[in-house]
Amino acid sequence: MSNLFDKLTPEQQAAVDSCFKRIDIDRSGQLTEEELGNMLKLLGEPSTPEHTKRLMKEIDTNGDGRVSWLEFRESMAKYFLN
Ligand SMILES: [Ca+2]
Repeated sequence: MSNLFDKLTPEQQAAVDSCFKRIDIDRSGQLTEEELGNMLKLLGEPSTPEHTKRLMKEIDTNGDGRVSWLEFRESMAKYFLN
């Protein structure tokens, strides 16, 4: 597994983790599609079901329908490093 997250600065890592905690309302350690939709709303992005589904597909690399902490970290790191 690639470890892009380690390439971020400590500040960026802290931002990613606090973002995850804020979105994971039920503290399950996994983000559902609904929670991803809430995140889009927080970011001021369109949060239609289609948009949310597409984002889920992009982040959910093991395809179990949830975004784990690791999956979230990797996708956010990709975003920061681009
Ligand atoms: Ca997953």
